[in-house]
This record gives sequence, structure tokens and C-alpha cells, in this order.
Amino acid sequence: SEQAYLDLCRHVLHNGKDKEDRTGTGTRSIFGHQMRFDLEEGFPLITTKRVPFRLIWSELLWFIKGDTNIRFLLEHNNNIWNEWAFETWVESEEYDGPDMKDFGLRRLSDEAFAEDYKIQMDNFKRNILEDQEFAEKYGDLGNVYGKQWREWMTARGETIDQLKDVIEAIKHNPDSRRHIVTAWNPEDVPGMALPPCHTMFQFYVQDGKLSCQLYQRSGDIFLGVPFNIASYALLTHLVANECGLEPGEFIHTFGDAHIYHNHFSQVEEQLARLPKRLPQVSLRAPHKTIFELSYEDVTIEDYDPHPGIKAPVAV
Ligand code: THF
Repeated sequence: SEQAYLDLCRHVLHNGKDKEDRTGTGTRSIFGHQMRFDLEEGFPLITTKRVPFRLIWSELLWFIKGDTNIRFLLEHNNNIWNEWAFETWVESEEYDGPDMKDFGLRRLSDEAFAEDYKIQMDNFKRNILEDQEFAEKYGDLGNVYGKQWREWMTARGETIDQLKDVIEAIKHNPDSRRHIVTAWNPEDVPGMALPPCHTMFQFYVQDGKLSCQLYQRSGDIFLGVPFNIASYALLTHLVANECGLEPGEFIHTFGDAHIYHNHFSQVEEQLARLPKRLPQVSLRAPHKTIFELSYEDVTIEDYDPHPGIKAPVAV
């Protein structure tokens, strides 16, 4: 069930400590926490608010393909990474529109600015989709997840396909304690639009079941964490399917787990709801390898959540 998630929300709200953060929004946080989800009980897509599964799947597919350009996401009508590419664009020499400094905060408090922002963001999205050259220059987020998972650059100028290697290792040496993929590349961190929040994950095989544990250095409990849980649960399903295993547990370990101050009332609203039965994930092409999957191959079934709850994302 999603109880571990609701417990985390309640715990941070009541026992967390307030502190300032990079985005200027302010958070209430704890340091160090772990949640466990038994994937045999159902797929852990939160039911106490609607979580858009299609955005989670298209983002995961983007990672799996090794893509780091938001163009793929926009082609799938997925807007969750726009702000981080937009920031690079509006700070570039070529941008000559109205000043967009601190747009993440200003769009929340200044209505006239919010309108300007929307015009600039819509232009930006159109250019990414329609202009290949512009997309290559401003749609790329740097060496983020997809790059590190599939094409980690070594000092010798070679590349390491961590995802492919870990799948081969699970198949041929399931008992290994080295089934690790890391996105945290210290050499690349300064050049990333946003250093990875989910920094590394490890697989574990026992009794024909594949489990996965994620270490997340920083978790936005209301907006990001429901995405992160579902994303890694789905990855575990996909890798298990490919390795001829059943999905076991997803274990979610945190560094700084926080609720933004402007998400408090939304969290209260969500905590007042009763969880429903978890949905099921369905793989339409179970014979395909993970690298051959396309967007249509994965769907969610029997998902009957409470209504969505809106909240602003901190940039
Ligand atoms: N930055 C912050 N502040 N929080 C995050 O969760 C986060 N991410 C990614 C990168 N930086 C982050 C981006 N992931 C939403 C969900 C996930 C995101 C970003 C935004 C979001 O706004 N979700 C809405 C629906 C949005 C929509 O329908 O377009 C929601 O209600 O769930 C964590 O990896």
C-alpha cells in the first residue's frame, strides 16, 4: 500500500525542521529516511491524489534511451523538465525578451509577470519542437540521468553503458553485490542544469525476485516523490521482466526529504483522504528488451485515484 508514503508526509509535516533552500521557497525537512514497497501487492502509484502515469513513463523511457534533451519529453506532451532548460535559454546571450530572472518565484506572486513568462515559455517550447538547431543548443540539460546511465564518459575517452551492464550482470551473476547504477558523476555535476536527485540505485536478486533500492539525496515529497516511487517501481518491473524474474521490493532511501512551505495545505488535504487499492502495470510487449520498448508498450490498469491536487514546482 502507499502507507509508507503517507507516513513520511505526516512525519515531516509534524517533526521536520524548517530551513531555507536553493530555490528561495523554504522547506520543512528531515535527513535520512527509508520506505519499502512490496511490488507483489500492486503497483505503487499513489491513489490519495491522481499522479499522471504517462508523465512518469515518458520520463523513464527518456532516461532509458539515454536522451538528455527535453525535445523528446515535449513530443510526448511532458512538461516536467521545461523550467531547467528554459533557465539556460533566458540567461543566454541570444535571449532578448523581458528579463526572466528568478522566474520560478516571480511567476507565483506577480500576475503581469506570470503572463510574460507564459508567452516566453510557450515560444521556447515551440522553438524546441520546430527548430532542430535551437533544440540541440537549448533543449539539452547537460550530462543528466540518461547520459550517465547509458554513456558515462571515462578519463580514457571510452563510454560505459551502466544500465546495459547491470542487466547483463543480473542475468549472469544474480548473487552479485555490485548491481549498481550511479548518476552522480562529480566531474559533470557543475555542468548539469540540475545535479541528480536520485543519485544511485542497486538491484538484488533473491528467490527469483528482483528488488531495487534507490538512494535519493534530495526529495520534494509532495510533487517529485510520487513520481520517483512509480518511476523506480516501473524500472524494477521492466528489468525483472527482461531477466526472467518477478518484481520483489522497491526500497526508497532518502538524504534530505522535504515539503516546500507552499505545499503544506495540499499535503494536509491529501492526508485527509483514504488510500484506495493499488493499480497494476501492464507490459504489452513482454518479449522486447528494455532498449526496444516504445511509449505504447506500457500501460497502467485499474487506477482509480482521488482527484489531483495542484501545487507550484520550485525551480
Ligand atoms: N525540482 C523540484 N523542486 N521538485 C521536483 O520534484 C523535481 N524533480 C524533477 C526535477 N527537479 C525537481 C522534475 N520532476 C512535477 C513532477 C515532477 C517533476 C517536476 C514537476 C509536477 O509538477 N507534477 C504535477 C503535474 C504536472 C503536469 O501535469 O504537467 C503533479 O501534480 O504531480 C524530481 O525528480
